[in-house]
Amino acid sequence: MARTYAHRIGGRDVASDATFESRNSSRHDDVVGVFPEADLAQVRAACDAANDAFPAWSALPAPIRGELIGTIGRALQREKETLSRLVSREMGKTLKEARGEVQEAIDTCAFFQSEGRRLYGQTVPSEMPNKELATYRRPLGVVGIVTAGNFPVAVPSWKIVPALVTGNTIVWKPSEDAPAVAYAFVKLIEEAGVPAGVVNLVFGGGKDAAGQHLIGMMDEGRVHKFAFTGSTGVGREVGAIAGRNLLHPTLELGGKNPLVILRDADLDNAVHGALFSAFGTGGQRCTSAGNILIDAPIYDAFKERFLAAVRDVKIGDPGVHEDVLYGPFINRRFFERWEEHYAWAEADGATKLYGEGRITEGNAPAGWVGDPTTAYYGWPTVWEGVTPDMRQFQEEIFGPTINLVKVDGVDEAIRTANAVDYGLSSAIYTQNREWAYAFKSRIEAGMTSINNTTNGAEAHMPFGGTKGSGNGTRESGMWVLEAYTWWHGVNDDVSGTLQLAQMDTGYVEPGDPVDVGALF
Ligand code: UN1
Repeated sequence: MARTYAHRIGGRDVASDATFESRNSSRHDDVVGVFPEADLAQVRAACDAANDAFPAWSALPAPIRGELIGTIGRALQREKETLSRLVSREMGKTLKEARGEVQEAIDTCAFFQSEGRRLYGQTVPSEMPNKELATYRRPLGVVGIVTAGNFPVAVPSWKIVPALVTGNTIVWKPSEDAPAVAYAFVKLIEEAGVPAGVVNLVFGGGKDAAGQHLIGMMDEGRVHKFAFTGSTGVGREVGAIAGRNLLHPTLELGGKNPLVILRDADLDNAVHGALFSAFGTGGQRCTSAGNILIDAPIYDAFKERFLAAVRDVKIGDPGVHEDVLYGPFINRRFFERWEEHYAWAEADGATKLYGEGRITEGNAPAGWVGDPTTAYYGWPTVWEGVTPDMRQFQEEIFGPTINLVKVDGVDEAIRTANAVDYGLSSAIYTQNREWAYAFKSRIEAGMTSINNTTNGAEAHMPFGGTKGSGNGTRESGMWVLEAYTWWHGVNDDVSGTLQLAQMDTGYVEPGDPVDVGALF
């Protein structure tokens, strides 16, 4: 019998009448846990708990908050293996990737532990005597967080950790695809000594459910900042509601990331990078590659080597076979959307080079291992003849599928790479410094790799996109501090008299005019 879990509101367990199950993504008969489905009143209660906890938490010295972040990091380190196995079981990524993901959360804690001892403001000279100016970072209040299931601990940590160190309190609605990982993470946060009510956890669905209720809390004035990772469509809604409340949300949205391979590239390295960018995590990363742009002179050579590598890809239950490249779809919705793309791609006129839809007993690629009846597994799928006017070129699919697009030279590669409405990550393979320079200068994307995959953002670099991939906010590193604080400018006047800025002037008298020519 699977255990039933509770929301964590104000440090207490809270149950709901309605529940849902979280199942192993690779084996649907394995129930990871039963989770409550928060109703509107419970989401509101979680926000009230977070508001109640705010004055004391924001008054706690920042270095002490940083110490708690360090303790959370050490707890994650201690539990890394168990947590990684839970990530892999619940959402289906390989253990190697799951370990990398937990490490990313640990790295985030390592970075922000010491940020509690910085959180620098500035001292600024005043234009008047006996007056000092200074700036302070102030917390925003209650942060509402809604996250996706593909990175169930790393991406939440990018939001929770900086929000906490800067003195905010939190209500988090994790993905219904990975509630167990969220529960474990919050229990470790509590273990570290973060006081009751500072981090509240409510479970449930998105649309017309807990997620939407939490977004609605901005209209009630109970949430003062929103951080969302998910689809561009939902991100626009979050942005609209935040906008009418004059709030600036953090929005990390979709991508259709270009990976360019120029004629001088090291082809072995490029094939390995393209394979992981396209099919790592089954294509279910927001940084997964969507289009591979290949320079005409090497198009055929690359295609041949890439297809050979794709034919060898090992796929199966990562809980049983640790060496698979990818496992199952995270959920049925992602699977169905991916399955549909076969119809659009063909209708658009794209040519399928490899891939036969859902993996079943009678329809499995050579590298398949295991039992396909236990979950949704998909063939690695490769298309060519894809052009920028096609839906197949433009839309994020979030599954194991990739387009090969022929381009001629670096300029056409950059133009084609920029022909999508998204701008999250990007990559180029070339040995030519000028081409690499041209790409990094002109690509419309928040993140660029040179001779590496479209993935692999490190925990202390700015993560985020341009165009349809977000609203310009950045997560991670020092940049994320802007998202969770407001700047307070303070003028401290000790002169004891009324001094008026811009009006009380004349501190020095000008000298007599000098005609330099007359001096010589
Ligand atoms: C995501 O898919 O939401 O760069 C985040 C990467 C990872 C993070 C991906 N470090 O692929």
